[in-house]
Amino acid sequence: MLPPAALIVLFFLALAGVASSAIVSSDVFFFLLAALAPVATSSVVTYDWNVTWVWAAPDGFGRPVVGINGQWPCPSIEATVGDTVVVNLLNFLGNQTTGIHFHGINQIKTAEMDGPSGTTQCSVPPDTAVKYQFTVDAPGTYWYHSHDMGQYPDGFRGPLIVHDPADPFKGLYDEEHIMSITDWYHNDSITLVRGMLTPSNTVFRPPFPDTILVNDGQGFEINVTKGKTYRFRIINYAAIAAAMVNFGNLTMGVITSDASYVKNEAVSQLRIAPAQRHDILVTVGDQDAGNYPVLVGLDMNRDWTNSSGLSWQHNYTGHMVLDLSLPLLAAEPVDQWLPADDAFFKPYNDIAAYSPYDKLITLDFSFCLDQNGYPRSCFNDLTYISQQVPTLYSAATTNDSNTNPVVYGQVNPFIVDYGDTVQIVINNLDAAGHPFHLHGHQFQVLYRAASGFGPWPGDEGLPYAAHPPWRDVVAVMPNSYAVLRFHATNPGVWLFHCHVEWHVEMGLTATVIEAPDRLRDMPFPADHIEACRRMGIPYQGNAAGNTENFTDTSGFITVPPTTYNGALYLPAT
Ligand SMILES: *[C@@H]1O[C@H](CO)[C@@H](O)[C@H](O)[C@H]1NC(C)=O
Ligand SMILES: *[C@@H]1O[C@H](CO)[C@@H](O)[C@H](O)[C@H]1NC(C)=O
Ligand SMILES: *[C@@H]1O[C@H](CO)[C@@H](O)[C@H](O)[C@H]1NC(C)=O
Ligand SMILES: *[C@@H]1O[C@H](CO)[C@@H](O)[C@H](O)[C@H]1NC(C)=O
Ligand SMILES: *[C@@H]1O[C@H](CO)[C@@H](O)[C@H](O)[C@H]1NC(C)=O
Ligand SMILES: *[C@@H]1O[C@H](CO)[C@@H](O)[C@H](O)[C@H]1NC(C)=O
Ligand SMILES: *[C@@H]1O[C@H](CO)[C@@H](O)[C@H](O)[C@H]1NC(C)=O
Ligand SMILES: *[C@@H]1O[C@H](CO)[C@@H](O)[C@H](O)[C@H]1NC(C)=O
Ligand SMILES: *[C@@H]1O[C@H](CO)[C@@H](O)[C@H](O)[C@H]1NC(C)=O
Ligand SMILES: [Cu+2]
Repeated sequence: MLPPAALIVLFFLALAGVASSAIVSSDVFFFLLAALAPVATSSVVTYDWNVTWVWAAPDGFGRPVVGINGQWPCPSIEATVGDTVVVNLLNFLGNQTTGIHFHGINQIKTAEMDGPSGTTQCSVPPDTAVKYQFTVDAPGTYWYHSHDMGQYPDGFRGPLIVHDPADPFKGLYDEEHIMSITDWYHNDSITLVRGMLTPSNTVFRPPFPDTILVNDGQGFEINVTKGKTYRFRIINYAAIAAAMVNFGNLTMGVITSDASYVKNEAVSQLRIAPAQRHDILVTVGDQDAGNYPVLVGLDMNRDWTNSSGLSWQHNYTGHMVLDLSLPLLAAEPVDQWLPADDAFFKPYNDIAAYSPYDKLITLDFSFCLDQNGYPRSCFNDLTYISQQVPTLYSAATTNDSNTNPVVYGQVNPFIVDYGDTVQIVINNLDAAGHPFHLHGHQFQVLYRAASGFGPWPGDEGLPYAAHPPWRDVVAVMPNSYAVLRFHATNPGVWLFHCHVEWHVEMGLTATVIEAPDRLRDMPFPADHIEACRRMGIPYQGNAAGNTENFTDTSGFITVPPTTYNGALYLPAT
């Protein structure tokens, strides 16, 4: 923790940084104007969602999927900055538990609404209701998804759009559309993960998708008019595959990365890792004739920057349709995928890199074997093992022991103090790229080294961005690293994990316990606690529910279970 005087100096420096760049940048001037504009009256946007099994065949192959109110694809959440979003969730799945995470929403002052089971709540059993309520404080393209035991690839996810009355790009586009991209599987998640988590899987092979879906099978055929500009909100929902997007010869102007504005970066190819979003502007030229093919491909390559042996198994061609009487042509093959480097996009807000940092968290990621020879993934040689008591509930109920990582068990806990500037270094020791996500924050990406660079050599001499881009998922290159920073001013318990869902189920998760002194005795909604009661899960005390001696680790789960039941509902005996 910094002394108060240092914090005041930091605050002053931050102000000075913004003020001086305002002199040189009209963008920041508009940014400040927007901040001064009167705040529109906010409203409450309410969704009543019964979570139900739905039979769906988005690619022609029928299978049960997790839907909402008997419908699939799942609906969008749409709100405006400042609104309160309420989701009344009722689990009607019968045979599975559930829960929702609102990806990219920082949940300021509502850490208990973040949604991951075992972290900020208990899994919600069948015939049980929980209410999520939070403010959408920042504009952007987000999504929601089940964060309950590998359930989201079974279809439980959808867009979450927060509209911005002060959108700095307003006026530059005529219409907006959502383009969701995902990998898709004919088997259900539990079957797939069981197939992966077996000692015979010595190469740590994850499930491979059967196909690609765009807009969950509804496709992307957008009627367009010459001379108009379209905003596409592109979301990658995939469990493993990155998406490559190419609008033929048309330039994409990237205006957001995840939930942060960037300076309208002109690109011709984009790579969007699982859970990432980009909003782009595409203008249909006046002189053009014919319909524009739009190529979307799943990138399953271990290293897309290594041009030898790349393969593209799953493509989809959509169209921007000018004239229905003209043919809808196939996309021209792309000879070389050379997507823009989104780690060097310029942030619209011009905020300088947070510096110096107070706390360094270094995470070496590698695949590993557990005590029983099962394939797992590890941070610093430890795989994440879910405990009995959700980690936030332990933080709230272990008094001043909650600053001691011992009380949380093997959830890879990292304690950070309120106000710390935290630097996370991810060393990816694997020969494939992985997308890492932090809950509770948009973070700065100071640097992402090229494929094959090796682990982080220390801060000295690295070309860190002076004004780094912000996002909530960073794709780290194979055998390489990335350096991230954020301010620990959002008390809560926030997961940091690979957003390949199969790797989450292998244990590729760490837990940031932010400002635990401010989490002591925090209250929880009665319906969230009732979900724990019905699950037979303790909701107080250390990881094993010990409320007498918080550092007594008896009952902690120290070996990952050898049977995998995913979100299957197994009533407590
Ligand atoms: C759960 O119930 C649904 C609907 O009856 C069924 O389609 C599905 O196969 C069941 N199994 C699992 C593992 O969830
Ligand atoms: C959800 O289920 C409850 C209980 O059956 C029902 O009363 C309610 O109308 C349903 N809500 C929706 C939106 O379908
Ligand atoms: C998926 O289902 C098919 C057909 O039932 C089966 O042959 C295949 O082995 C399954 N894959 C996995 C990973 O379980
Ligand atoms: C595109 O325009 C055609 C012809 O007017 C219309 O039939 C079709 O429904 C439109 N498609 C969409 C997605 O709006
Ligand atoms: C794209 O540009 C190339 C080279 O200028 C041209 O040959 C091709 O026809 C263009 N394709 C489309 C769909 O406009
Ligand atoms: C590129 O890929 C090829 C084929 O998989 C592999 O043999 C080679 O080692 C890779 N190169 C690098 C620099 O990783
Ligand atoms: C998918 O598109 C890429 C880029 O145009 C191409 O190289 C690849 O062959 C395509 N794959 C299939 C299965 O058509
Ligand atoms: C919490 O810790 C403080 C300081 O160690 C102690 O005085 C207090 O009794 C503890 N409260 C509970 C409920 O254990
Ligand atoms: C709490 O448990 C730890 C670990 O078993 C033990 O070392 C310690 O003495 C216990 N403290 C008390 C007050 O019993
Ligand atoms: Cu997430």
